[in-house]
Formats: sequence, structure tokens, C-alpha cells
Amino acid sequence: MRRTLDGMQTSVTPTHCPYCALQCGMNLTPEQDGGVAVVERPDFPVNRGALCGKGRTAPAVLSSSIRLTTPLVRNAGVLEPATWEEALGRIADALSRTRTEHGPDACGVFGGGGLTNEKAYTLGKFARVVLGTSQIDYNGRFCMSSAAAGGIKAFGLDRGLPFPLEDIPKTGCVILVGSNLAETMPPALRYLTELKANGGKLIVIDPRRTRTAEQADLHLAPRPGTDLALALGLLHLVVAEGRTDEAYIQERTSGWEEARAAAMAHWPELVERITGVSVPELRETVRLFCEPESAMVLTARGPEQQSKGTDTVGAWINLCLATGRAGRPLSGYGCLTGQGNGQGGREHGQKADQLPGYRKLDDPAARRHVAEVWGVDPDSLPGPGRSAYELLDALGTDIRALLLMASNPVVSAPRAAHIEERIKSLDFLAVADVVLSETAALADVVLPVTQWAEETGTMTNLEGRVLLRKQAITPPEGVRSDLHVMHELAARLGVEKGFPTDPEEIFEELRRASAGGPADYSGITYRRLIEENGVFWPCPAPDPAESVEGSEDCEDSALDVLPDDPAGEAEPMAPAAAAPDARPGGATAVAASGNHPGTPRLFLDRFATPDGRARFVAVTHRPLAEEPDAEYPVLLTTGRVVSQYQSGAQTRRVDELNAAAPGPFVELHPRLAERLGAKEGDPLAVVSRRGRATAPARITTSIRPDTVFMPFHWPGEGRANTLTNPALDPTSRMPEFKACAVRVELAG
Ligand SMILES: Nc1nc2c(c(=O)[nH]1)N[C@H]1C(S)=C(S)[C@@H](COP(=O)(O)OP(=O)(O)OC[C@H]3O[C@@H](n4cnc5c(=O)[nH]c(N)nc54)[C@H](O)[C@@H]3O)O[C@H]1N2
Ligand SMILES: Nc1nc2c(c(=O)[nH]1)N[C@H]1C(S)=C(S)[C@@H](COP(=O)(O)OP(=O)(O)OC[C@H]3O[C@@H](n4cnc5c(=O)[nH]c(N)nc54)[C@H](O)[C@@H]3O)O[C@H]1N2
Ligand code: SF4
Ligand SMILES: [Mo]
Repeated sequence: MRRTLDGMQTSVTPTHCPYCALQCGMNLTPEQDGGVAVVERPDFPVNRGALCGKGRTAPAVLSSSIRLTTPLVRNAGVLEPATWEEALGRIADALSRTRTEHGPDACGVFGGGGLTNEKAYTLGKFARVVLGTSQIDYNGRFCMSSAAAGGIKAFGLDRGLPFPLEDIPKTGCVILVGSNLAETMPPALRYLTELKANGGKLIVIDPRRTRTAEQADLHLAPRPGTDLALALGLLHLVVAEGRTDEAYIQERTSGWEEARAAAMAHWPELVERITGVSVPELRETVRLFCEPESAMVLTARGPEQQSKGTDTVGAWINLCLATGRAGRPLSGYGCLTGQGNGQGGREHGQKADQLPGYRKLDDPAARRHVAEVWGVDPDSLPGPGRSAYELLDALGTDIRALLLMASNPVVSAPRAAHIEERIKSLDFLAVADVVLSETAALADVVLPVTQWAEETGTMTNLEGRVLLRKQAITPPEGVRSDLHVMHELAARLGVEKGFPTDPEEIFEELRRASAGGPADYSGITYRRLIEENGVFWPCPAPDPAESVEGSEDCEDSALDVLPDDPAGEAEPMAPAAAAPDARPGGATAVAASGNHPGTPRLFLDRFATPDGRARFVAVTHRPLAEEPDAEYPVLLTTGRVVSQYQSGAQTRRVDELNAAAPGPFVELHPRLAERLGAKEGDPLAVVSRRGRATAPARITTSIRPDTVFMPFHWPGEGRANTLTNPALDPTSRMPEFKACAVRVELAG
């Protein structure tokens, strides 16, 4: 009986959703048929029991009927069931051969923001220590890299939200830029409705009047790709109307003169012409943002997934800094990160330029610290590698063999037809996944791995709150964890030690590796995560040498000794609130236990820059990498619908979700539809310089007439990414998913 509950567990296991960065808490209980059901878990503060349809139906993806339960290997062109021995042997042979024949950098590794911290950490270590390759990156590059780059430039640190979600309803005004929260994180919509109920104002900036925009006091619908100009225009008005906070600028920032001069070139009338947002709307935005005592700017993929995403984030941060709205209670800039472990996944070393603890791979001190934890020579660690798109683009040429874990680039990468060709041209592809995704279907070896409810691990949600996802059920026979895969491959490639399969043991090592780094987890233990319902990083160990080295939790697992749901009794903020420093989240406060309380709120005393000041960036508007022209006169933007997740690999296999969102579509304005002679449901062809996709028309006045929208969840004819432009942001290497030039025609 492989679907039964683990005998060690009680009947209800508190855990978290397998999908997005909200990491909603849920309880799992056993079902008559041997499966599990989701029941409400009201004690977890982020969602207080609420779940979206994806979370509610998550147990469906545990079902053996839709998933992989045996390794597959390609024989004479066909994927066939095989033993783990055979499958792992083939991968090890291929990687070893590639390394010998073409050098270590011919082996590539591609990870995902859905991986637990333990897996992401191990994957980065595996690439650098076992394969010795610099060629590792992950799908988070397509997600939050522009916000991360912008945050690091301005604040010296990237943590998506520098405050907990619970602060949002208490601020005076929120500008939500390019986030469709109502569909992408439905339980979080509550924070915005509470904001409004408290008298706060909500401004939504989105070229479409989305379900989120419908909630707004003011909805601005700019032309896609013009958020940089919009933010600069607002800053111009802030200065012109004398609304800057001079004392704050003096005391807490640097670089204002240059940034101010750059913004002053963006006259409101010019910005109106570039963005399509009228001057009165710009003025009203400035008024709503500046009048209350506190305010926030939150961005998501709309302004970030642009070839100027980093500068755009910088411009929004400038607006916050000029008005004194960062590093103060209930004010600040935040990015709404996307994937389940979008935050933690970007901190512990699966990024091309990174070592655990958000350390830089090109920093000699960081290399020494991590090499010591890993027991290797710092000089043996490779340098930074290529970014995600560049890595995928190099497949079959510089990179000959790829190990891919937790991503489905055949559907989700920009210019996907080209990337699919690159993947097919590899000498060897190994994919670890829970289902046979479109990318796994191209592999030479496919490994079936365990997922959320079947394994234990930590995730870090969009607030920077580290959480423990506890194993609730035993996985199907034949399925093994990603950690097991890396352990076995390391051994076969000659590294017997350093790749354990116990997540808590790995977390203990991660604590040491992250100690002293920007994302410091050294004071966090599994025990604390259970007792405190999550801990916000940075959370340094009180005495790193003592408490991290011989941690008692390592021998005596917190998972074995603690009851199942003590979390209900522990208020998540309790340690911070009980701390002598009464300011919200005072980072220096120490809880009564002697433990660092974690840091729900960052930057209240100083920013994480060398001089403690936030840095303005001098940025100016620039056009899209591909502006519309006579041949391709329409703008395509892409995004999500509530009932599908990402490449759809998981959610397209869930009946209830498919019934709600059965396939791709092209959203367009009635005026454009009329010009094309298209009626609702007519098949449309959308053509870009990269290729052609077809999907039925969905006609709505909620979109700008010069723009069409396609969700990117489907492969095949309706694959939005056949069309998208891989033009990269020069700093973050983020592709321009949110705007490219297309032609739209009736298909048929
Ligand atoms: N249902 C569902 N939920 C998800 C996911 C999912 O796939 N499905 N994925 C998760 C992940 S990984 C992520 S990253 C998040 C993403 O969450 P969001 O960022 O909320 O999702 P998107 O739909 O990609 O984009 C948000 C909005 O940006 C708008 N937009 C397009 N172009 C522009 C522009 O140029 N400027 C501005 N200001 N806005 C623009 C789109 O119209 C869209 O409504 O969602 C997470 N949650
Ligand atoms: N046009 C367009 N394209 C986009 C975007 C957009 O807005 N527009 N958004 C981009 C963004 S923000 C993102 S985050 C990417 C996401 O795109 P992808 O990287 O393709 O993400 P998923 O579809 O979530 O793929 C995750 C895969 O990992 C598997 N999986 C789940 N859990 C595990 C695990 O624990 N281990 C292993 N080994 N596998 C696991 C799942 O079954 C699935 O096949 O798409 C990007 N692509
Ligand atoms: S909002 Fe995100 S974390 Fe919450 S239930 Fe839905 S997919 Fe899961
Ligand atoms: Mo994402």
C-alpha cells in the first residue's frame, strides 16, 4: 500500500501548497482510498486557511495515474522503462564521457525555483563540486531576476518583500505594478481588500483591466514595456510638485542629484505620449501615493520581464526613495516573487553567479567560506556561468550534456521553437520530474522523483519566511527524491561524501554555508520552523561557531521529537514581538530564548549597502527591443490564468483545472477584432519574427486595442513562447516576455 500515510505521522499533517510563492498552509488527511485530502489550516497567517483552486486540487498530482513511477531510458529512439541502476548508470556515463571529451563546462545543469532549499543548495554544489562546471542556471532567471538586480543595486540586498504581507492593509497607498494577484495568488487579494477597507488606496498598473485592476481605486493601462517612462514621469511630478522628502534623502540615500536630473527629462506630456497614461492620471497617482503617511510599491512580472526590467525596478525604487518610502514602517518597495521557492531558490547557489547564502561566486572571501564548508579547495570552484536563456541557447554547441531538474523550458523559455531545437541537438539530456513534461519527453533518461507531500524540505516564501514542508505520505514505489538522485550520481562520478539524502542534514550544512552571507539562515533549525510557523531571514546564529557546528538537531531530528501541529499555538511573530527592541522586526532584537528572532522587516535602521544608505539609480526611458512596425503592428504580452500553473506540466493533468482553463487563447480588443473580421472563438494566428502560434479569439474591452495577450501554459500550436523575444536585460539577463511585435490574422 504505497498511498497510505506514514505510520510515524498523526492523522493531520500541516504542510504547504506545491505551487506558488505564497506557500499557502494546508493540512493533509488520509482518505479512504489511500490518498490524501486537503483540509483547511487556519493557523498559517499568510493565507489563514484560504486556498486557490490549484492548491485545493493539489493531491491530484500525487496520483500514480498521471505521474512517472519508473525511470525511462531511450532505446533506439524510444523511451522505455528501466531500473534505477540502469538509468543512473547511463547519466553518470554520459556526464563522465562529456567531461573527458569536451571539458567540464560541456556539462550543463538547469534547476528550478520549485526546488526546496535543500535541493537547490545540493544542485549548485553538485554542479561545482562533482561536475566542476560553471554552466548552471535555473528558471528563476525568467522570473524575478530583474527585481533581484534592482533590489541589490538600490538596497544592497534582494529579499522580494522587505516586510510581511500583513503590513499591506495598514499602509496608506499601494501601487501594484504588473501583478495580477487576483489570479496568480488569489488568497493574497485579501490584503488589498483589507487595505481598502482601512481607507488605503490601491493603484493598479496593467495594460489589461484584470480582476486585480477591477479592485483598484485607480487603474492605469500603459502600453506594454513603458513602465520605466511611467515611473520616471511620476518622479518628475513628485519633484515639480515639491513632494520630495529632503530630510530622508539627505539622511538615508545617495545618488539623488543624478537620478533627479535623469527623471526631470521625462516631462509628463512626453510620458503620456510614450505610455498612453494621461497627465491627469499621472497627477492623481502622485497625489494618492504622496498624501498618506506611508505607501508601498509592489512589482511583479509585468514591469520586470522586460529587456529594461532592472532599470524599471530601479525607477520605481527611486520613486519610493525620493518620497521617503523605504526602510520605514509600513512603507517600501517589494517584488511579489513567483514560484514556490522563488525566494530560497535564488539564494543558495543554483544561479550562475552565486554561492549559498546569496554569496557571489566571484568574491574570494565567499569562495573560501563555502569551499571550507564543502571541504574543497577554493581554487577548484568554477567561476560564474551563463544565464538561463544563454545556457539553453548554447545547448548542442558548447554544452553537450544537460541535467535538468524542475523546469519545462520547451514550453516556458522564450523563442521556444529555437530552444526546443537546441535541446534536441544535445548529445545527452537527463530530466528529473514528477510527470513526463514536454521537455522530459525529449530526454535520453527520465527519472521519476518525489514531490511536496512525499518528502520533507524547506521553502522560502515571497516574504522571506522560511517554512518547513513536512512529508505527509509515502511516495509510490519506484520513485526517489532529487536528493537521492544527486547522491547516487555523485557517488558514480567519484564523490562518495558530501551528498546526503536526509534533508535536515543538508539544511544543517546550508546553515553553515549561509552563515555570515546576505541570506543568513544559520540561526534557523527545523525545530524552530515547526515551533514558530516559519522564520524570516536573515537569522544569524547567536554564536555561529557554537550553535551551527555541533547542532543537536542533527542527531536528534526535530521531525521525530516534535508533535505534529504545535504551530497553531505559536504566533509567527511572537519572538520579534517579545523582543526588547519594540520596533516592528528590529533586526537586532534577540528573543528571550537567546535565538535571533529572524527579520520580518528589513532596512528600518539601515540599508544593506556599505554606507547603510539606499542608492538612487540614474535611469532613462528606452524603447522595447522590438517596437511594432508596419509588418508586425501589434504588441503581444503574455502571462497567466488562475487555473493553470506555469508550463502546465502539473496542472494540465488535473481534470478540474483543465475544465476551468482548457486551452490557450488570444485576448484582443473589439476594435482590433473588427479590423481583422474576427468573432469570439475564431481561430487566430499570431505571428512574430520567431514563429507562429494559433489559438481562439477572446474578445474583451479589458485590453488595450494595440495589444494582445496570450497565457503561456500550453505547448503545441498555441504555445505563446513560440512568439516571444529573447532580448535580454543587460544586467539581470531577463528575457522580454512581456512585449514583442506581432501580426494577428484569421487562421484557417
Ligand atoms: N494561476 C497561476 N498563478 C501563478 C503562476 C501561474 O503560472 N499560474 N505562476 C507563479 C509565478 S512563477 C509567478 S512569477 C507569478 C506571476 O504573477 P504575475 O506577475 O501576477 O503574473 P503575470 O500574469 O505573468 O503578469 C501580471 C500582469 O502583468 C501584466 N503586464 C503585461 N505586460 C505588462 C507591462 O508591460 N507592464 C505592466 N505594468 N504590466 C504588464 C499582464 O497583463 C498581467 O496581468 O505567479 C505565480 N502564481
Ligand atoms: N511567455 C512567458 N513565458 C514565461 C513567463 C511569462 O510570464 N510569459 N514566465 C516565466 C516564469 S516567471 C517562470 S517562473 C517560468 C516557469 O516555467 P517552468 O520552468 O517551465 O516551470 P514549471 O512549469 O513550474 O516547471 C516545473 C517542472 O518541474 C516539475 N517539478 C515539480 N516539482 C519538482 C521537484 O521537486 N523536483 C523535480 N525534479 N521536478 C519537479 C514539474 O512537474 C514541472 O514539469 O516560466 C517563464 N516563462
Ligand atoms: S495561491 Fe499559490 S500557494 Fe496558495 S493555494 Fe494557490 S497556488 Fe497554492
Ligand atoms: Mo515565475
